[in-house]
Amino acid sequence: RKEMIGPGAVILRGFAQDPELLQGVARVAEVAAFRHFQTPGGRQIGVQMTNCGALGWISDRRGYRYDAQDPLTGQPWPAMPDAFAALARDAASQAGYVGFSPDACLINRYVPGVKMGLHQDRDEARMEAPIVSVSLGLPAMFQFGGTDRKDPVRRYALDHGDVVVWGGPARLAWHGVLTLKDGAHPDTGRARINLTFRRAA
Ligand code: MD5
Ligand code: FE
Repeated sequence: RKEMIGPGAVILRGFAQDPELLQGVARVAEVAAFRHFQTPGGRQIGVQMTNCGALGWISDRRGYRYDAQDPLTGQPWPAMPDAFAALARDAASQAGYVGFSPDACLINRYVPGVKMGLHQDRDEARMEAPIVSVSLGLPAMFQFGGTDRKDPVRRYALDHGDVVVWGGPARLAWHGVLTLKDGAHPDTGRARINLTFRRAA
């Protein structure tokens, strides 16, 4: 089912069913462990993160940016599993973006009590490409506003398997994730995993 939630933003409910997705997350995390990045202001980000693909999103005292190497190991990020790239391409195509070829996949891990404050994604060089976001495990409340910080926000429940495609006018919308409620999911335990596919370079 395709649910239009605003100009350029589409939810594909239950689109991500492939068990290879969580297997891929586990394989990536063996090489590039989940970790808490520091913000430029010196605080710790509550969401645990890792990456796969040619470029990974990182944050430290020097700022937010994309880098080809994992700062923990000095090694390149693990390759994007085929099932990840295929899902991102298919979801983008369903939403009208044919030929999406992500070079970056940020993997976010939320445990109960963790949130992601309202922000815009603006560290990517290619704003014409959409972002594809895959929710796995525990449900979350997603907040989605406009391109102005003060625009009103709407809330959407995102469940295991839901995929959201953000492009066009939604690409620079303010968004965030409310504090994750406690619970357990058969496939992820007490956690929500979000895969965020982007064209960074
Ligand atoms: C999450 N992650 O659920 C979200 C999903 C992030 C992040 O926000 O930056 O890692 S990606 C949601 C997103 C991306 C780009 C645009 C918009 C939403 N939007 O226009 O609302 O962990
Ligand atoms: Fe974001």
